[in-house]
Amino acid sequence: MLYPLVTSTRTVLDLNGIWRFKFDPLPGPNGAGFNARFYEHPLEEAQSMPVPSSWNDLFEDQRDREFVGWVWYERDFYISPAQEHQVTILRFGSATHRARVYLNGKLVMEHVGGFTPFESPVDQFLVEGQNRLTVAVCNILDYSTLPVGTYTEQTIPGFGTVHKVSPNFDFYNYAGLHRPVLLYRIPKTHIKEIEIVTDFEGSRGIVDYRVQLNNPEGSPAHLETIVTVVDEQSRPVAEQAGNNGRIFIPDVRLWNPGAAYLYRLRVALKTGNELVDLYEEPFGVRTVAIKNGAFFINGKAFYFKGFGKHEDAAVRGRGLDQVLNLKDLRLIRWLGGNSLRTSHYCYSEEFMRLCDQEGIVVIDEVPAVGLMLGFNFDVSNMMGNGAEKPKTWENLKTKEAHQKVIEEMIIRDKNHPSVVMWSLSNESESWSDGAAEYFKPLYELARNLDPSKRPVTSVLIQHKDPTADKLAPLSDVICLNRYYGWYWAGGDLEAAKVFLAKELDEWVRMYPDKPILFTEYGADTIAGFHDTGSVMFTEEYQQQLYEAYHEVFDRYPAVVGEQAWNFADFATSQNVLRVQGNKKGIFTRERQPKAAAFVFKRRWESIPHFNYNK
Ligand code: BDP
Repeated sequence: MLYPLVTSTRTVLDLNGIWRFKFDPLPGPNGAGFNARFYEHPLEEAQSMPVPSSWNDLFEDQRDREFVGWVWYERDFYISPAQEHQVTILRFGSATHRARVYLNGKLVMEHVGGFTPFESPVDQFLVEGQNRLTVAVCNILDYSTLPVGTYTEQTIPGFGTVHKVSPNFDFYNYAGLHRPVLLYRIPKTHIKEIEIVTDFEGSRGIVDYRVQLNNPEGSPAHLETIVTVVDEQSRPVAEQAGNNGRIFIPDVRLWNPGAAYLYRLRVALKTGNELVDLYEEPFGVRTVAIKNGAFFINGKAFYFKGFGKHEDAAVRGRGLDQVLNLKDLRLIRWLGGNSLRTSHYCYSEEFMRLCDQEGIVVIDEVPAVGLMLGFNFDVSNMMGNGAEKPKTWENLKTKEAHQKVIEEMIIRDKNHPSVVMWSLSNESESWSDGAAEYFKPLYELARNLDPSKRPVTSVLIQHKDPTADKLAPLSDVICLNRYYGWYWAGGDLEAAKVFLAKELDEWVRMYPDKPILFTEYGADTIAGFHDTGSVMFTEEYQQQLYEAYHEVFDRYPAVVGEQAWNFADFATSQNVLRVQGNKKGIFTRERQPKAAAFVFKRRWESIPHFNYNK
């Protein structure tokens, strides 16, 4: 799926800004606005709402902020009529979690899944003069959605009905139009898809490309595709004709962690001398491979230094903020870091493009979080307390959503040089019967879809028996979220080190050829809390916990990296384990460093990106 760009044949109209907004009068899954046909006439008694943004934190009343059900967005716009040879496409970067889109009162498209783009041609719906765009967006999650949540309606005598989504995950269920809304216009005969796979031999870059065209009836009979590789100074360095083929780049500059270099594949579709369509896809020349327990980028053993993150900020929630995005990537680099995981959903396309530019290595994750029906913060359940388990894999209905979002992610992100691995889930119930049967086809799907054949993994939750894990055998890298010294052996870092090492011994014994990557480890830390001893929640404890883990990591060559949890403090739903959100950030939510930031800065500045601990 191509990102909308302005070129000599393509235009983009930005529909971001202040929209009209209204809560549906009927909370829950069946908004009354559909029967009242809200979309047929302008919204009455609407409030102002910025797009892109989450709507939640724009409300002070708790019942508004926590509204569960459909909300309505609307705006008017003008657009000049399309020319005969053009098509106009309406595109949403995302709508969290489900959307129905109406143009001038007519249903244009629907989409389920809150973290991937969707679009549709709209010429048949556009009118001359003023157009009205209405979008109904729903924030309800259940056992069929990703992420997984539980929707409940509870009638409280004397009060009324309470509608609730209890998330199966530890981040606030922000909702709304989080990413840009665009109208773009392209020729009917156009470049539809571009696939790029790169390699190199000595100083020669190798680019295998495939261009897919949309050439409906009436397209020019003689179409020619000219593909030019241009460098960062826009100088052509190689050129070739044809919809697919192999191009060589002499004296190639590789895309490297911390040292990005981006070429662009300029694709020109021509008939004779006339330009029909033009598109430019950025790409980097780099390779990824796994061999003998190491993770290779460009043929060298890479060491991941970075974080699990969130798209999360005060006021705008999960709404796109490129200032913050760039600040975050710069902070990672300031610490000497080189990577991140898009925990626990696909981040915006704009963010992914920034990672390409900044040389940040990305593990790209689908919103498959909460695939564990026993999730209730009762960690003893995961350690096997003998209680009856809820038969997650019999009761979950997420398979369809899971397949769809893997497809959407890989189609969207396949050409990003920053992306080096796909993560198909975070902390699912990977030890119980049915997990392998559920996941095997999903791993196959991801491996088939990716033209670059990147490694595929799932991020594994801590539980008592690594030998019982059914996703580790399917995964190319063993990705571990571990909380010794916090949820287990909290306050006792000496014990934490012993448990951690014991577990690592077990993983190394079971999978001697698979790299091990720590994708989460950390401690809630309230900025400004201090103590002399090892006291949980203080800045000193967070430092000590990280130092303890690092001491153990450094004893195991199988460990190919460390991604701390979390980059910054973030919002969650309310419960007794969370103090105004999750406080495991190395930075506060305002991006101020806690003391542990300097533990990482010292360590990561002394660890090279390649060949550490080998
Ligand atoms: C892990 C989850 C992550 C949580 C973290 C925590 O993957 O989403 O925020 O624990 O408890 O279980 O802080």
